[in-house]
Amino acid sequence: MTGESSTAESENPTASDGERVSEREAAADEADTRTKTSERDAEEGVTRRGFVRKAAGATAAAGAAGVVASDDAAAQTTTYRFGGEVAAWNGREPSDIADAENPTIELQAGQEYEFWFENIDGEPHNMTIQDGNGSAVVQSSLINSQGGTASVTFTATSQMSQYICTIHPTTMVGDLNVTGQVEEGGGGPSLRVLLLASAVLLAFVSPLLFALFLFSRRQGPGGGETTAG
Ligand SMILES: [Cu+2]
Repeated sequence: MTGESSTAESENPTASDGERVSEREAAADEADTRTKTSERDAEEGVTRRGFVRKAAGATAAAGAAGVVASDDAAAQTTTYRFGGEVAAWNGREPSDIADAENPTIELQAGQEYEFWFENIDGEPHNMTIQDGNGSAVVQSSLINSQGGTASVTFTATSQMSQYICTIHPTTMVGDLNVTGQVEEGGGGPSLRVLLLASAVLLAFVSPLLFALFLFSRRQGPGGGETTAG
C-alpha cells in the first residue's frame, strides 16, 4: 500500500497515479496553449487596434515595448513553496510567506511562477490555479502520500484568482492578486494602454507640429503658396 516513493519529485509522482499523470500533462498542455494563445492575442491586439492612424507608428512602438517587457519578465521563474495539509496551505518560501496560512500571493501578469507543495498530512492534495469562476487553469497531480511533492508552473494572467486544493476547497485556498500588464486577449485593458500611449505621444508631437506650423507661416513667401492676394 505505502510502497511507493513518498518523496517523488514533481516529474515523478506516485506510481499509483498513472491517470493523474496524464491528467496533469493535459492540464500542462492546456496551460501552454493558453499562454501561447494569449501572446498571440496580445500581438494581434497591438496590430489590429491601430485605431489612431496618425499615431500608428508610435502606438506600434509602444505596443512592441510592452511585449518585450513581458518577455523579459517571463524569462525568470519565481517559486513559491507551501506545506499542504487539510487545515490550510502553509507558506514556506519566500520568507515573506513563511508560516502564513493561505497567504495572499501577489503576482505580476506575464511573469512565470512555480507553485510547489509538499504533502504534510498524508491526505490527498493537489495544487490548482483557478479563475474567478472556479475553473482550473492549471492543476498539479494529486499527491496522496505524506512527503510527496508536486508543482505547477504557469504564466500569471489577471484571470487567475486563487490557488486551491480541489479536494479541500474550503480550507486549502488562498488568493492570487495579479497586477501589472494584462496579457489575456480581450483587448479592454490593452486598449487602455494603447490609448494612454497615444495620448502621451500626441502630447509630445502636437506642440512640435504647432511650432512647425508657426515656423512655416513665418517663412511665408519663400515656402508655400500665398493664400491671400
Ligand atoms: Cu487537500
